[in-house]
Amino acid sequence: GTNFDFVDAMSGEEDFAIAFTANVMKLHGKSLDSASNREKYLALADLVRTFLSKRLADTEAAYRQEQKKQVYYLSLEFLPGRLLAANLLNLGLQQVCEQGLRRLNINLAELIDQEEDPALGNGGLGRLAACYLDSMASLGLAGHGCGIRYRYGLFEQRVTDGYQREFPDNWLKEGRNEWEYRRPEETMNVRFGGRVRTIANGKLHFIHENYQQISAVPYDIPIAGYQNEIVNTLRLWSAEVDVTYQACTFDRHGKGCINVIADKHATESLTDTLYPDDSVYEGKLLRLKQQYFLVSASLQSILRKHVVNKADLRLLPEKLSIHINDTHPSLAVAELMRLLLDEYGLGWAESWDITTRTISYTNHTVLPEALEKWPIDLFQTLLPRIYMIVQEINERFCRELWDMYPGDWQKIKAMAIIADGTVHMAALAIAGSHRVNGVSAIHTQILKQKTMSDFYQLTPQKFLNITNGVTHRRWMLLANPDLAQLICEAIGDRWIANPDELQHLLNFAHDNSFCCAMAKVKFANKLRLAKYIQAKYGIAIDTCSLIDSHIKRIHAYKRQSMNVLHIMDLYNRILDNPHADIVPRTFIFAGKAAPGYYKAKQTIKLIHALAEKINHDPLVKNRIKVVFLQNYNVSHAELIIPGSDVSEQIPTASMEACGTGNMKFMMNGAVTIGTLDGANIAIWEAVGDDNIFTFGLTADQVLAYYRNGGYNPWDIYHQDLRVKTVMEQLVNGFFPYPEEFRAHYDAFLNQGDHYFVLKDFAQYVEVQNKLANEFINTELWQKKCIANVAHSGIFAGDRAFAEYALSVWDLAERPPCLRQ
Ligand code: 26V
Repeated sequence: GTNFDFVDAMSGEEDFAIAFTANVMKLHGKSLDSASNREKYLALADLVRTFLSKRLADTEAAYRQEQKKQVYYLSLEFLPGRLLAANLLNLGLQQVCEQGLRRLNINLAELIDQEEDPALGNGGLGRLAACYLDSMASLGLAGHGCGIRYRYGLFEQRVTDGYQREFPDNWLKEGRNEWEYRRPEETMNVRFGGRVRTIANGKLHFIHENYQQISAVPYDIPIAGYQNEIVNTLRLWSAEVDVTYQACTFDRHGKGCINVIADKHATESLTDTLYPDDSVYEGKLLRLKQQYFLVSASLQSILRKHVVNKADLRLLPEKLSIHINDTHPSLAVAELMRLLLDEYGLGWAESWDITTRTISYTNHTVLPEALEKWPIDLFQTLLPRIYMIVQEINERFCRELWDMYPGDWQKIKAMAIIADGTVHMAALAIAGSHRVNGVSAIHTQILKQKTMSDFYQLTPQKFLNITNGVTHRRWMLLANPDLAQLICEAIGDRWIANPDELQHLLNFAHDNSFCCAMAKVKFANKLRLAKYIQAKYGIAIDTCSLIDSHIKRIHAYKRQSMNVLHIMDLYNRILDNPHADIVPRTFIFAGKAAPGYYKAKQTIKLIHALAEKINHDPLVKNRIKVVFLQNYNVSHAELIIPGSDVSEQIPTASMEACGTGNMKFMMNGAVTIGTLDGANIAIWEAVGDDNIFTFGLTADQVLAYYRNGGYNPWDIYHQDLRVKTVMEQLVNGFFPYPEEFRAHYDAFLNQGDHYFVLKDFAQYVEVQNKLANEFINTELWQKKCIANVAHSGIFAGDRAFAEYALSVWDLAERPPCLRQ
């Protein structure tokens, strides 16, 4: 029969084994025995895709029929993680597949390991987008991602001699991805450069001439909801040039088809790489091109679909929402205006009303160095018509401000979309949206009171908080199946649909056998992690030791260096007293540094230098180990998080907008050591003082120091001998090459310690000691783990997404967790 009969009829593992074997043959022209693991993986993915295909088509048809409101989540980054295991879980095929393969003597886990982990994002912002796609599909909301199909993902990190080196992440080396559907029929054309001619005949007409047109070809990746038959899409756009009809001139200058092909490659390079810097904004032309490419292709295809369905453009805000993930896709405001004005002939007032009621914006950072501002000349040259529209938006906006604050030039200049020769993307995003949200209570507070206070005063009704959430399906069910099963045995499986039910675990905090079972699960996960580290790095770690993980992008504000200083101090205690009573600990670090970020790269070197000293010092007697795991990605997180006891979340207060790794650790029963910032505060409120280790300056204190010109780190250097010692060790030959860590030394002491590392050091050490002492009280510690899991329900992406559905997108049907 056809594949689709098969999808409906397939019942048992035997059918699965037969279908799989046949698919290996069909796809590769090989029998099962001669197929490699990679080929088996591809055949399995292809088989699973058949199931997705049918549901994808059915979901599309159902949405069209119900005329359901659609949400389009525009993001320059998506970090979905590997999809095979997630698809098996969500399609309900996990068991049948695992057992079917076992009949053939194939280990599913080995095939899962063959999948590339698509690195189409930098970190938190891209991973959040992927968690939300999962939640949208699982809640049955018609929500789709719109992004870029980068030919190469975020660089692959390899460390040699302690130094990070970057390599291209050639994730599409086979030319295609096994999950995607290429849809050339839905190609859109995006225009760059040229000039705009204005014609006035009654009405103004804007003729865009001499532009370069680039084709955007969509590739849809199916996103399956959790066992609900829904399959939404992540649509990724690729720049492609079809040379089929381009004549190759062979004149005196021409080189025949060589030039045509060379131009093709130059043009297609638009979507070659993801910008790897999430710390310092750089006004690079190619980046602006990528942003407009994504925005224009997405909006054209969204509007076309809306119009083809014979819907009125004035109903756009009722029929769909467009959400912009940080300012990166904020050109959507101007592009939607352009399409409504120029392509669909609407007037300005009407277009502006439709645009602002359709678009909403999430801010993900308050770090001033990450704010996007484009130089006018670059912007205007690349996007002449869009620039005219931004100018008009700006003029009208400033006039409105003048009416509100007559004469207050300073305020108007601070809020203007175009000022000081640059286009301010945050101002454009706020002006063009009906909702603006921060990602944790404290972050939203800072937006309202500081970063965006003028905008908040002008339109307070636009601003709201939605604390981030993560998908408990990936981070618990997939990453930690043993824990998930144990929880189901204790409280049933309703927590999967409604994570708030995890609270019932509190009833088991005093149940001895449950606590033991939890500890056993943790131990098994630590063993799995230890095996990986042994195999990959030849480092033996003690699975009974406290596993303390600090895994995230390397950034000064995230303060990996403070963790390092604490380990140095711990080591100094052993040097001072070889018999010091130290709780055995394994410190795990992982994370990439932006290629141009010297201090972050030196932090990686510092971690390695420290590991080199400690891991080989017989005096340490294996009580401390330091491990740096290379090329951190979603798959590594899935391995490290379930195997960790302690979660390091120690940013300078006020700087980490939210954090999402903190939530994943909590779901897996790791205890947080953290500053009062971002979602750490919400975690603290949820679990209470006994189940988290907090320390350090508060955001208010940090901001007050900044207002008063900072503090003098030398005071601490002179007061605290431990600080003095570790500071000197950075530059006195304690590590080979005494000048290697001069930049760190200077930043800490001679440049005012902008991130308050020395200021928070004493409290950090104190809380670390307290934590270690509580860790060895196994019973007490288990209760903390259970409390963390039990209170993690509010950090499920489903909760966050339901809040967006209710307060931002105004979706008619309420997701189950918000009903009544
Ligand atoms: C910044 C930039 C600056 C310009 C160049 C390209 C680029 C790309 C990425 C970024 C990072 C955006 C900010 C970001 O990732 N924020 C993180 O968002 C998480 C999800 O809301 C949140 O949990 C983290 O605290 C926050 O740092």
